[in-house]
Amino acid sequence: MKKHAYALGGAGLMLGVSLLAVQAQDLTGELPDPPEFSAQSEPTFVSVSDIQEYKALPEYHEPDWVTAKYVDAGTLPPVAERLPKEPLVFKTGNMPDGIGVYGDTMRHVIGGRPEGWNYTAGQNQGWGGIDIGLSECLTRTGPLFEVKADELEPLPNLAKSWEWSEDGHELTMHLIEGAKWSDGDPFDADDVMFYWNDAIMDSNVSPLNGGTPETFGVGTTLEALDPYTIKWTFKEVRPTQYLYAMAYGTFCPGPSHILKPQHPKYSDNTYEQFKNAFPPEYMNMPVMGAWVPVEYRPDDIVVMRRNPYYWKVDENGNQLPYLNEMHYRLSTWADRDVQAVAGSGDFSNLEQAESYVEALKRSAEDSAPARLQFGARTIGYALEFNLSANGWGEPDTRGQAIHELNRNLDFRKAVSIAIDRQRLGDSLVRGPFTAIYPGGLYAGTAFYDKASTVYYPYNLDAANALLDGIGLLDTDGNGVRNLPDGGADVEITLLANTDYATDTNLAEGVIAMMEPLGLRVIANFQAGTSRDDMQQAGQFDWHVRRQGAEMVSVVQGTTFLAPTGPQTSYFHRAGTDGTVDILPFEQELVDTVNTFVATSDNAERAELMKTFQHVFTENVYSVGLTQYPGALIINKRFANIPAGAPIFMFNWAEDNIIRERIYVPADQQGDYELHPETLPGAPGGAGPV
Ligand code: BQZ
Repeated sequence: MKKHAYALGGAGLMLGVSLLAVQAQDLTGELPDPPEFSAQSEPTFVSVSDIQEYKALPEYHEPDWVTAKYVDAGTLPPVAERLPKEPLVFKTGNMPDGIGVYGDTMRHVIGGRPEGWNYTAGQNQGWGGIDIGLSECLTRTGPLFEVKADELEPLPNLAKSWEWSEDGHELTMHLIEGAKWSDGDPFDADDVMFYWNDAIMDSNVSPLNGGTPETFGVGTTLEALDPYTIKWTFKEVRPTQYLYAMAYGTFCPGPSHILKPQHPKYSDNTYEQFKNAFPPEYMNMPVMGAWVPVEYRPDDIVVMRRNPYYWKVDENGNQLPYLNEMHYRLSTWADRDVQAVAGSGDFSNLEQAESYVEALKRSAEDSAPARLQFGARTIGYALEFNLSANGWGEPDTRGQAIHELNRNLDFRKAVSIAIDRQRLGDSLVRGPFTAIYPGGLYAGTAFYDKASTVYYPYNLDAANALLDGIGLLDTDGNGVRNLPDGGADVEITLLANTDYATDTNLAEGVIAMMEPLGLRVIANFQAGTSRDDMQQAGQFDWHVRRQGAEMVSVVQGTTFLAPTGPQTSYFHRAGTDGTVDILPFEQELVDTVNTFVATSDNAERAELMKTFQHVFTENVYSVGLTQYPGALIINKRFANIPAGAPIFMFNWAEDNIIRERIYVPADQQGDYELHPETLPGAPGGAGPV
């Protein structure tokens, strides 16, 4: 059998009239506006100081059974001693239903499976609010959806205040003083510096959610001045942008008193052994979050009990959280919607468009146990190309040829205009939900500018002409184009996440729409965690991905917008020589993002994002597939749910709704606690005590 050549030589020769004609032809078109779809409830915009403050209060309280069973028994210090000098105090004025009462449980259903509790070393806890509830970070951004646009700045959290030096290069942060991990061990700068030195700055460690040195600026340093004071030094002047990177998911320090003894630098462990040192069966992992894992039944449930050392209170001095227990039933994301609407679950981010009609119908009934409120269009999917031609993902010769094709603008353009986005959106759900999404920043978001968005409408003929033009002809007449010079069939692997029907439905749609283009696209559909691993290792030619907060807010996850570092982009990372073989337009994107990070001038930032959007969409950096709104589903018995909370903006709803101050009025409380009147036991112990 003649060995097919994968090389891409001689393309120029094939420059037929069709290419010049197509290249000359302006393939852009008028981008249709998204269908009218108003969010079902608007936030009440406030200032950060209306939400919270840090203050010592005259008295503190806790559930009566905690006092009776633990404090009076001498197995737990009094609440006042368990709290920091100045706890974080949530202001009643910002709590929709005011001061709450203790009791009850929130029953989550999730589609992930916990790998273990070592967030710092990159293990996921199953998502769906588990890691968001366990991990507290230096700053917080979820609740920013309700903060006035002109006062937008991350909320203090573990870092309770900060000030910039005169020249703007130094940021001194004051950590909350006297706060403790859920096992009573003091939280201080040691925990922060362990995360910085032995995770972020240790190239053998990749923390969950992608924190890298570039996330905080090339050349940035961090030092501890004393147990409760840290100092950042940046190359840029007053880069306030990095305060967002100090929030969830990129600066959430773990318990160094537990992690450090397992780290290879301080033990004989390998990095793999360090990563796996705290498996899901390890109970009572110390956390700074409101609830601690006390029970784990594989493929069944993770149960969490209130953290007796939680460092936040309401204005009456009641130690939070109000809810005693959290359940995470290990099922599927689709089942999460079903159970929330049915009332056997309490919470869901309705995010899979295929389930919308049924969920809307069920929750419209008066007897419906849950309320459903749609937010803005912040869920978006794109087809991403692996743009590395210098070895990221160690492609074979077939893969290398595809990665080189991906770097060809006409190839990316052809793929984009062969996709009928209207049909793709309608295949998920009919009605005013999905919008035509060319790629880049989402319509309706703060930094989006329609005039800067280049849109190439569906045009299959032009798409085929473009591929003819770059020498991809079906030389063996089997309906699949061949690589130049009698090369092999063009076969492309497409990575997608099987945890969501939406991901695989969209991927199936792409595969079908590439057929009339003569491209054979092969499904490589993987479950969430292995999909994440393949994406991070570059083991894909194409990837259908639900995008992150960077496309919604820009300010959250900004460094993910372009290859600002060797490990920051989702689809273009460093090759075998450690460098990213960046394309010229990508350099412009990188420079634009870095300039955005380095300035706090709002007008300049808006202009920069217009440039970003134009360069991104003109060069089809990735192919937008669809964009639609999500809906928050919450059981009606819960109080203090903020109005207009989106399922996704700066973070997911599990952060946005501030779960630690949600409560259930006494007369509506359900009897769902599996371990009533218990508290977490010792780290690594059997469970609650
Ligand atoms: C929300 C979220 C909370 C991760 C995850 C999951 C992972 C990705 C993404 C979402 C789930 C839910 O999303 O779909 O509604 O509860 O957990 O963390 O998709 O596979 O890696 O980025 O956040």
